[in-house]
Amino acid sequence: MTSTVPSRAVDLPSPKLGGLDLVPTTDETQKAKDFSSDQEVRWCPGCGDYAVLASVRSFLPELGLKRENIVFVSGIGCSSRFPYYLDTYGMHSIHGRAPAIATGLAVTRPDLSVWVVTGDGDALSIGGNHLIHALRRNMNITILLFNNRIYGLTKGQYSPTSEVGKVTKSTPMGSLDAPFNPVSLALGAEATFVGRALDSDRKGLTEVLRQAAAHRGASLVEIFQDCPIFNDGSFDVLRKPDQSESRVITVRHGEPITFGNEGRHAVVRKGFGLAVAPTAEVAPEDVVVHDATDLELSFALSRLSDQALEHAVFGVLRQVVRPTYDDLARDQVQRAVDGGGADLLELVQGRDTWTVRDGAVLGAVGREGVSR
Ligand SMILES: Cc1ncc(C[n+]2csc(CCOP(=O)(O)OP(=O)(O)O)c2C)c(N)n1
Ligand code: SF4
Ligand SMILES: [Mg+2]
Repeated sequence: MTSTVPSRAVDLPSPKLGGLDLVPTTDETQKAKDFSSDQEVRWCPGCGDYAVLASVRSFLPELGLKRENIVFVSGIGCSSRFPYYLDTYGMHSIHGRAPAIATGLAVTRPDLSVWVVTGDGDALSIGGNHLIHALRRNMNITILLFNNRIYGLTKGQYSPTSEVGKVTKSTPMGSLDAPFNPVSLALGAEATFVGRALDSDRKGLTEVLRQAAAHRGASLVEIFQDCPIFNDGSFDVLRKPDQSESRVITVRHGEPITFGNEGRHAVVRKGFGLAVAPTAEVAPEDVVVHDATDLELSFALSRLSDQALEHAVFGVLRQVVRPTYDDLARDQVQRAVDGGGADLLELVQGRDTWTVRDGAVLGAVGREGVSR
């Protein structure tokens, strides 16, 4: 069925710099084991975090970067133990604050590849504020948001991505909160790169990681991750072929969105949003062609992914070029150093600064004789 749908080439705008262009490379051949630390991995047996770790370890050699120029910053949670298990620089930091620490690193060290690992609780409860501002500012960092829809480390309380009605230790009668859709949230926060992958799908996850790392700006990658201890099987319908066939929608920029066995389902427009229809029943030109630069389309795709997982969209939903805060900030500092910007002394001793002695205002600092 897919072959009957015409493809429309949509070129992605190319930025002046790629995400890693200022990071030193190495000629040494690297392997996944070079990125494995000597730390014993302490996740529960069967945890989805293992699969993500394995994919990241095998992907990192592909970048060909000096390991000492890679840093993984995490917050607090099971997923946030990630940096221990990689032989790169890393920081297991403060609950919810990984994006803030990564922001500082990205601004001051353009020679680093900066990654954030965070959980749904870490990123969206206590860290919600830091996350949205890192995205809005378009820091040159890659954020991996492990979404298991539960607080794992603290033993099973509901999180901002838990389903309505979810019974947990902290919601014995069912959760009342409407959950976040992290992809919609990131798009609303003006993220320039938003993708999604499933922990067990190494190929799909690696492809999204590859594009996220190459992107200059803030990349948010939501990873659906199973917590077999406190939220077992939460994404099983996306793994079992008989059920995933009608649910998993993988998008690729410039390609018509069809999915399922032989592309028998298609994504079509419905009002201002999108819907799914049998490909055989729609005209080829009515099948939506994915355009990662079209914000409205990306948002509509994010809304196709509902809590019940009737549909879940994977791949790169959005990718656009916008100046990064870190590049702009360094440029502004350099212009100030070159003498073209503001005068620091002028700012410190400006009009709104006074000398006060013995309870009397003597005058503006640096402006002898001027009293107020
Ligand atoms: C300031 C502060 N508040 C609360 C906690 C308790 N706490 C630790 S991890 C966590 C949430 C972890 O959930 P998530 O981010 O989803 O990570 P997961 O364990 O599921 O990977 C909480 C509430 C803490 N460590 N520090
Ligand atoms: S509690 Fe859940 S998320 Fe945490 S390590 Fe165990 S299985 Fe993984
Ligand atoms: Mg969690």
